[in-house]
Amino acid sequence: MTDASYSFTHAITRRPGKSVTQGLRAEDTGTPDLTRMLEHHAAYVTCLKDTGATVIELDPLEDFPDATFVEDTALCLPGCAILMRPGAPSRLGEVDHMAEPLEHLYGEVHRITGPGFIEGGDILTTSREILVGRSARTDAAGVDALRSIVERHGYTLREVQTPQGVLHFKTDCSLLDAETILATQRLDASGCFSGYRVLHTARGEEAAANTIRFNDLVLMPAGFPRTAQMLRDAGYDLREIGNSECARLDGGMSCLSLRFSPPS
Ligand code: CIR
Repeated sequence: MTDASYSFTHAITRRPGKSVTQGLRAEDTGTPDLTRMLEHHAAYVTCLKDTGATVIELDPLEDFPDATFVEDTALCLPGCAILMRPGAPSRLGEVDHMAEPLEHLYGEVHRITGPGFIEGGDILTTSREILVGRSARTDAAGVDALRSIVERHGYTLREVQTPQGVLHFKTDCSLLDAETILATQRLDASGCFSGYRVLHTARGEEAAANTIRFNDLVLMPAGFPRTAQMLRDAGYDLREIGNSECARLDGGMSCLSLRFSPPS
């Protein structure tokens, strides 16, 4: 069965450049190794392509160290695309570079113009609603600005809370199918997934929560064997991708792509 919340014809990615070593991070766990990151990135893109999707691979933007985390710059829905307004000042300028590729595919695109801030990592789109977590990067005005756009396109937006100290809402959760969410216990405990089937990451494997369902595949970061086995047992077709270098910059599977089906 296909569902627009995880069935996509297209993805956009951006290869990391040399400046990625200067990317934002909450904690210093060592400089990311660019060569290894590029290997991981290539494996990620290959998986997306393996599902039959068209992957638009953008060149690095050396002036923007975090630009490989394209998810934060836009929200792409079946009927419209909306450019975000990142709450991290060093990332604001990335958005202009996403305008052209999206305009090419969608025609017109919307844009969050401020005063609020909102990043794509705080947005989880399910088959019934758009969940947006308030966070250090996404504020009330940003959520309201997005709501006024998506409601005009017939979507329901529900504001929720990203846990304290967690970068983005989707750092702690992912959509697995129309009914099912993978989440950390700490996020599920907030009650924000009431009405969904929720699978929990194994204790100590919270960093596995940022996966993506992309067509028939679930892409998850390598190194979380108990969560991986649980997902296999639940029937998902899993691909484990190295994420050691992006993890040093608080990045994971969802951040590395925009996933969508543009109007045909
Ligand atoms: C940042 O702090 O903005 C980047 N170093 C990581 C962004 C991760 N993006 C995401 O989870 N959607």
